[in-house]
Amino acid sequence: MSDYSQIRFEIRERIATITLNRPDALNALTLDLMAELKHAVEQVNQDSQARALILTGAGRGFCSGQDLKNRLPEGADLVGTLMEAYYPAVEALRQCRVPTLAAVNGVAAGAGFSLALACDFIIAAQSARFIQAFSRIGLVPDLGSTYALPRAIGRSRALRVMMTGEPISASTAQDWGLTVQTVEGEQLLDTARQWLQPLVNGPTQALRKTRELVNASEENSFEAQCRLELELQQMLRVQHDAKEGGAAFLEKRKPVFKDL
Ligand code: T3D
Repeated sequence: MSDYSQIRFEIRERIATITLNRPDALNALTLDLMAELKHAVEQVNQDSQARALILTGAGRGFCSGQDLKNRLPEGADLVGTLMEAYYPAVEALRQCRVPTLAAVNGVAAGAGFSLALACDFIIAAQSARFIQAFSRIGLVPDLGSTYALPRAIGRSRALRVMMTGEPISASTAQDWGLTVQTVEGEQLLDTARQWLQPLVNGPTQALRKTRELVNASEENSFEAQCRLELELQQMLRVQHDAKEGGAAFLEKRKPVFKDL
């Protein structure tokens, strides 16, 4: 599957960009789009040049969530179908080999907000609006929003925006720590690329293990977490990047990291 119809995909100067590409529906999610998204993330994982991933949307929106004109019929096995068809794409983003960043232009609503939350970082255009749209149509948040959002902005704020459906503006998102930066719309992708540069040049494997540790900390005791940190440290310290990092420090030069 390399001829995508619902996303665009490119890898340029070590940064992969996946663009959700159904602008007429504000990039609403379909079974095909989610299959293409998962496939593209897998391509990133297999491409040794790729050192960061940007997820963005074509047109005036990032993603409006489930395509409400193409839902599963009543009586369908929603759990089975979406755990097989949607969840793997989200999990692929969460486990991506390289750091991930959602560049949010315009609206990120419903499961589209959940997709942004599956990325490591979010940069917002001034036009961005983050909407937990589910309660507006009598549903509960899904695709990981109830897991990721309280952790990102705290329980009270998360419950508030989930229950009221009120939009989070770009400036509030930054105040709440949901986004790392807010920019003019036309600068969104250039800023995202610049913002990622230190990570593109960074120790990819150690960055991935850092994410793994932060994720594990949600469940671990302090002792278990300290042990896991040291287990990963033991694994990393004998590899190229850690040796190069230590040597570069002593030789007063910039390190050149290579490990995948
Ligand atoms: O049962 C299940 O399927 C369970 C799954 C649930 C997962 C979910 O994600 S539930 C949440 C689904 N999403 C929503 O409820 C959001 C629906 N959209 C909106 O509320 C608004 O469109 C926005 C607030 C996102 C943006 O508003 P606005 O005024 O900027 O744009 P618009 O005019 O409403 O939309 C522009 C076009 O996109 C329009 O098409 P048209 O009339 O020009 O032909 C609209 O129908 C289309 N569009 C927007 N969102 C969706 C959509 N088409 C299909 N699905 C959408 N989600």
